[in-house]
Amino acid sequence: MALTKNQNVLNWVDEVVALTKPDQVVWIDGSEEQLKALRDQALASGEMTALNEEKLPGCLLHRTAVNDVARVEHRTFICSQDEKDAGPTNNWWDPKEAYTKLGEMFDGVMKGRTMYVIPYSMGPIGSVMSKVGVEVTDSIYVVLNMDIMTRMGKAALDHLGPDSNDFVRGLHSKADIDEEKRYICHFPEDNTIWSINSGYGGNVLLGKKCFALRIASYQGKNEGWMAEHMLILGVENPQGDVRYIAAAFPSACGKTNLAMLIPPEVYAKQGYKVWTVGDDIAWLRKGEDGRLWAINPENGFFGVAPGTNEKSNPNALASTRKGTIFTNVVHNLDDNTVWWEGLDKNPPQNALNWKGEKWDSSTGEKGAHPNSRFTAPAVNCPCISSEFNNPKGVPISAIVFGGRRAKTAPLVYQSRDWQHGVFVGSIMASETTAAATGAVGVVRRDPMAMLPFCGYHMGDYFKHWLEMGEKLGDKAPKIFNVNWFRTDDEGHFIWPGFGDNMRVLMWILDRCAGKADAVETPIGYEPKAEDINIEGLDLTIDTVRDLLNVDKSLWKEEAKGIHEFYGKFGDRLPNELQDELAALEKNLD
Ligand code: OXD
Ligand code: MN
Repeated sequence: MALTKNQNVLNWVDEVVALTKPDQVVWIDGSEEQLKALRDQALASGEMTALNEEKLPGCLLHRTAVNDVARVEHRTFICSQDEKDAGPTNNWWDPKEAYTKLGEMFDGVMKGRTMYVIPYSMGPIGSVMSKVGVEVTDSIYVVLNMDIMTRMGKAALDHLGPDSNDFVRGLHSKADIDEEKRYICHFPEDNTIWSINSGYGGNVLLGKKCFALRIASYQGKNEGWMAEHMLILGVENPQGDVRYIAAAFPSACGKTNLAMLIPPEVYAKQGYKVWTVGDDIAWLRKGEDGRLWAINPENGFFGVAPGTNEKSNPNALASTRKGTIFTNVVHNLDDNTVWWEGLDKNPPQNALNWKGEKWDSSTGEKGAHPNSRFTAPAVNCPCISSEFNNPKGVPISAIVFGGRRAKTAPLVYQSRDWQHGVFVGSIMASETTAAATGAVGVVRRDPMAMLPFCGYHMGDYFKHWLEMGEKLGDKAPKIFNVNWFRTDDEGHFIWPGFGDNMRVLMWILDRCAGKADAVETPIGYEPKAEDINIEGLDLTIDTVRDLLNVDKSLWKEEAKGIHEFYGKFGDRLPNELQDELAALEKNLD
C-alpha cells in the first residue's frame, strides 16, 4: 500500500512501475516487522547469511558478484542538458540519449521480481538541512543497507509532506549484474538517478555518493549550501566545550580513522574527548547566527573492513559488533563469524573467502576483498556525538583538507584567508601508493576530495566555494591543510598518525580560538615547531621542524602541476584562483 498521498511521489512510482513491470510493489515503511520478513526472505534465498547470534547479534554476511566489487567511475555519468555543465572532470552523457538507452534496459527488467519503494531522509527527520529521496529497487540487500545508512520509512514521506516535489528519484535494478551494461547516471536537473547492473554499495545505495554528494552538490550550488566529502568530528575540552572540525580527504586516506580517533594519553588524562558526527559526508549551511553549520546526512558507516582492528580504530570495530551487514569479507565457518586482513594475526583455518570458496590463508592469497565493507549503524559507535541527531547540526570552527604526499606538503599549514583556503582545497592531491595498480608516487589531483563526486562543472564549484566565503564573511571557518604521510629517505612514515593526529588538530583549534602563534611561509601559516605537543612521542622537535619544512624547489614543481590542472577548466576557473596561484609563485621566488 502506498504510504503517501503526495501525488508527485505516486506519479513517479507509477511511471517506474509501468517501465520496469515488477510482479509486485512493496512500500518500505521502516517497521521492524517488515524488515524482519525481508531478512528472513534474504536468508532463505541465500542472498544473506545470518552470523553468530551471540558474538555478532543481528549481523548478516553478503557476497557481491565477483565482477561487482567497487564504484565504477568510468561508467558513472553526469547527464546535464549542456555538456559544458558537467565539466572536464566528469563523464557526460546527453540526458535524452541516456534516458532512451537505459529506458530500454529498464523496460520489463523487474518482471518476475518484487519492486521495493524506499522513502528515506538524508539528515535527521525534521531538519531544514535534510532532504528526502525515494529509491526504487529490486534488491533486498539495498533495502537492508538503506535501513542502516539512512532514516528510512514512512517518517521520511511525512517529512516531505503532501505537496512537495523536492525529492530525489532513484531507480535501481540489479538487472543481470552485467558489467558491460553497468551504468550509474545522474540527471541533476531532474533530481534523478538511474543505476543498473550493479549490486555494489557505492553504486546502488543511491542516498550516499549519488544523492548526498553528486546531486546534492548541484542542489547546494543552486540553493546556497554545500555538500562535501567530509568527516565531522568534535573535540571536547576538559571544561566540556566542544568545537567541531570538518575534514576532506581522498578515499583511502583514513577519514573514518580520523573521525573516530582516540585521544593520546597526554590529552586523555586532562579530560579531552573526541566525538564523531560523520565519517564521509557533510552538508553545510550558513546558520541563523551567521556561522557555518553542518549535518551528517547519513545514519551509518559504510566502511572499508581490511585494516580495521582494535588498534587502528577500536570505535569502528565496536560499531560493527551488532546489526551490521558485512560484504565480501572472510566467513569463519568454525564459529560463524567474519574476518578480514588486518583484523588480527589469526586468520581462520576453516573459512570461505569473499568469493565463497574454501580458503587457506597460508597460500598468501587474500581472503577478504580489499574493498570489503561493513555497513554499521552510527548509534553503535561508542564515540558518536550527542549532536548526531540534532536537526540544527553543529557549528564548524575549522575546515581541514589533506592528502597523501611523501615530500611536498608539510604536516599542517593554515590558509591566509578563505579565498586562499579555496585555493588550498582546489590543489589537493594524493600520490598513488603501492596498494593500487599503476605507477607509485604519481600525483592525482583531487580538489576538496570531490573529483569523483562533484555533480557539475568544477570551475563553477570553486566559484560556489568563493561565494560561500563572501556570505560567511568573518564568521567563516578557518581553512587548513594537513599531511600525515611524509616519509623519510627509506620511505617510512615520519609522523605516527592515528590518534596522535589530535596533536595537530589541537593547534588548528587553538588557531581558530586565537590562542596559538604562527609563522608565515610561502604557502601559508605554519605552527612554530614547539607549538605541536609531542609529549609522550618518540619524536624530537627537530623532526617536527622537518615535517613542517617547505621545500621551495618541490613547490615550484607543484606550481607547474597546478597550472596544468587549472588549464582544464578554461574560462570557468575563477580569476581569484589564478591570482592565488600567481601569488604562490611570487612567494616562492
Ligand atoms: C567511499 C569512497 O566509499 O570515498 O567512501 O570511495
Ligand atoms: Mn568516501
